[in-house]
Amino acid sequence: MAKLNKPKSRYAKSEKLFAEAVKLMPGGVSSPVRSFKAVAGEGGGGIGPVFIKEAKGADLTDIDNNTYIDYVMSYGPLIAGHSPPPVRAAVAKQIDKGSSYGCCTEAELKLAKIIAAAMPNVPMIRFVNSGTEATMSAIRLARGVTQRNIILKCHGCYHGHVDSLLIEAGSGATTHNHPSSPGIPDSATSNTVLVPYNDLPATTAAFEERQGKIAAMIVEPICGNIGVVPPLPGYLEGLRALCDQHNALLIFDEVLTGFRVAYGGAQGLYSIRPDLTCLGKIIGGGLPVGAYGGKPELMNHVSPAGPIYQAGTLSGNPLAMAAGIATLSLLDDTAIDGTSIYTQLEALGSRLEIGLKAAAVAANVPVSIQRVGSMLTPFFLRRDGSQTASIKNYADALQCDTQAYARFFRSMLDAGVMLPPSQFEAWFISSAHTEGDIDQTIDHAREAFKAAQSI
Ligand code: KE4
Repeated sequence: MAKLNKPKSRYAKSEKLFAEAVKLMPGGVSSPVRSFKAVAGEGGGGIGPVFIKEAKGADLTDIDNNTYIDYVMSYGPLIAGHSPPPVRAAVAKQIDKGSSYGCCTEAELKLAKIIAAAMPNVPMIRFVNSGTEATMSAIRLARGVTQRNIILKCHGCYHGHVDSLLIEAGSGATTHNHPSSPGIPDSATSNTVLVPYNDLPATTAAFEERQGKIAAMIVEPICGNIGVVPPLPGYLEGLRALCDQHNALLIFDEVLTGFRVAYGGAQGLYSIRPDLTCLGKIIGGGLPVGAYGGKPELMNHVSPAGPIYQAGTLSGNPLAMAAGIATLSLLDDTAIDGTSIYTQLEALGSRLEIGLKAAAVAANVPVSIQRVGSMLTPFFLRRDGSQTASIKNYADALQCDTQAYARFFRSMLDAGVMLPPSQFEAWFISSAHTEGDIDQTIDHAREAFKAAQSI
C-alpha cells in the first residue's frame, strides 16, 4: 500500500526539535507551562510546543516561519513589546562594557531610584534574579524581623517555586495538576496557612486563630496566576487592616502587576500600602531579574546591613539593569508629553475585551472575560450553566472548562495568535500591539470560539 502522503505539519520543525528536547530536558522545556501539555488536545496526542526563532514588536516567528500575534509576551515582562529599540540599544551598549562584574554599579542605583520614585512604598530595594527569589527573600525577611514563622497565602496564588509557597499554587503548578508539589517536606510548609483569595472573613479567622504567630500575608494584589482575578472592593484594604491589627507584615507580590497595571503597580492603582513589595518581569525588560523592597526600617535587616542573609551572583547585573532602566523609562507617564502608555494599553485592552465578549456571545459560548488594564483572561465556563459567571477565587476558576480553552487555544494558534497555553494564566497586551492586531485577534476568535464548543 503506497504510503499516503500525510500533509506536512505546519509545525514540522518544532515537532522535530521537541522530539529531541524531551530527551534532554524534563518535558522538553525549561519551564512547565511552555510545554503546551495542557492544551495538547484530547489524550495529549496533539501539538507540542512551537519553538520560536525570533520576535519583534507584538509578533513572534517560529522555526517553521509561522508568525503569531503574541499575547504571552514572555508572561509579562515585555510591556513595550519584543526588543523595543531603546532596550536593544541599552543592552548592546552595556554588553560592550561587560555583562557582569560581581561588583557594584551605578546602574543598580539608577534603577532603584526609578522604582522608588514610582513606588513610594519601595524606598529601599534588593535586586535578585527571579520573582521566586524575590518572594523567598521577602518571606525570610518578614519572619526574621517579626520573629514569627507563619505565612498566610491564598489558594491559587503563585509566588514562584519556593518550597514554603508551593502549596495550592496557581500558574503552571495548577495547569499540570500538581498545585502542591511532591518533594517538599511537611516541615517546609507546616508554617504556611492557606486562605481563599477575596475572602476577608476567612482571612480574619485565620489571623484570630493564630494570634501573635503570623509573620506576614503574601498576596498577588491582582491575581494573575488563577487567570486574572481582581480584588473585590475593600479586600486589599481589609488585608492591610488585619496586618496592622495583628502586627503582621503585608507583602504584595507585584512580580506580575508591578508597572503592568499602572506605573505605580497595583499598590498605586488601589492606593494600598504594603510593607514589602516583590517585583520582577517588567523591571528587567525581558532579562532575568527580581527584587524585593520596602522601608529602610525593614530592609536594613538584610545582610550586610543586618543579619538576614540573602545573596546572588548575578543580582543587579548590568545587562538586566540596563534593560530595566530603558523599559521603565518608556513607561514613566510623567516623563513624556503627558500621554501615558497606560492610556494606550487600557484602550487596547478594552477593545480586545469587548470584541472577545461579542465573539463569545455570537458563538453561544459561556465565557467570563476578566481584565485589569493590559492583562486579561477569558474563563471558559461550564456549558451546563452551573458555574458562577464571575471568577472570584481559585475554587471558581478550577470549575472552568479547560478542554474548551485548549480547543480555543489550538484554533487560535493555527490562525496565528499565540495565547498562554493554560486557562490559569493572563494574556498580556503591549504598547507594540496595534488596533489592527486586536481586530485580527477578534476575527480569529469568532472561529475559535466555535471550535471550543465542538467536541
Ligand atoms: P519567576 O521565578 O518565574 O521569575 O517569578 C515567579 C512569580 C512570582 N510571582 C508572581 C505573581 C508570578 O506571576 C511569578 C511567575 N509567573 C509565571 C507566569 N504566571 C511565570 C511563567 C513560568 O513559570 O514559566
